[in-house]
Amino acid sequence: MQRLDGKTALITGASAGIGKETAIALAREGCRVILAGRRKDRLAETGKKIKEMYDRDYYMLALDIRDKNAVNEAFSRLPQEWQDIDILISNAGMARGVNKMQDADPDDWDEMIDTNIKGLLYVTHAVLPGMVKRNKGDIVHLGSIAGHEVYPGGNIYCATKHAVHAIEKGLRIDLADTPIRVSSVDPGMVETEFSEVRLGDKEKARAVYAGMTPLNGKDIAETIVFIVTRPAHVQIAEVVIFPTDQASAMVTHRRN
Ligand code: 8X3
Repeated sequence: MQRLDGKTALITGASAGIGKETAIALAREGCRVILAGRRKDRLAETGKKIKEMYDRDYYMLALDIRDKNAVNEAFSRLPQEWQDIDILISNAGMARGVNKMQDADPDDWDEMIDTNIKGLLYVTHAVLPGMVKRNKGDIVHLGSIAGHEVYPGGNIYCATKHAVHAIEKGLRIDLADTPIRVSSVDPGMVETEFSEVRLGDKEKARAVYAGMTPLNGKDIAETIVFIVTRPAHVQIAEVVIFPTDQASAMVTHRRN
C-alpha cells in the first residue's frame, strides 16, 4: 500500500455524500485536497472537518462543472501551489426523474447529460495535460451499476453512466503508454442525497432503501482509497460494488 502524503487530490461534488467522505478519507491518508462543488458554504463544512480531523490543507473551488468556460477559467486561476493535481476523483453526478421516455422532461435529460457526461469530460480535460506533462496521476470516475445495466425508469440516467463507462475505457487506452492510472467505481444502492434529487421527495427517497441496508458514502470512499493506494504497477480498472442486500440493478432483498 502506498501512502498518499503530500499528494494533491481534487474531488468534484465534495460538499456531500460520496464526494465529501472521499475527501475526508483521502485527507486521512495524507492528501491535501481541492474541494470542488457548487455550494461554497457546504464545501467549507467539508474543509473545516478535514482541518480539524487531520490538519490537512484544503482549497475550495466553487465550480459548476456543466459550464465549460467556468471550468477552464477556474482551473486557469488555481494558485500555483494547487496546480499539480495527483489524484482526480470525478464524483459529481446526478439523476433526475424515473419517467418513461415518452413522459419525461427533456430538461432533465439536459441536466443529467451536462453533469454526468459533459461536466466529467470538462474537468478531466482540464486536469489531464498536467498529469501527462508530469507523467503521473490517478483518475477515478464515479460510475454506477446503471453503466452496466438498464432498468425501468433508468433510460437516460443509465445512458449517461454507460457513457462514463466508455469514457473510462477510452481514457485508459489513451493513457496506456503513461504511468497514469484510470479507474471507475460503479456502485449499486448508496444512501446519499441521490434519490432525493432524483425523485424530488424525501419520503419517496427513503422508500428506495426500505427494509434493506444500502451502502453509504464511506463504503465508496474506502474503495477509492484502496484503488489509489495500490502499488504503481497495479491499475484497478473497474469495481462494481453492491450492498449485500442487492444482487443486480433489479434484484434487492428487503426484509419487510
Ligand atoms: C445509482 C445507482 O441503481 O439507482 O447510480 O442506478 S442506481
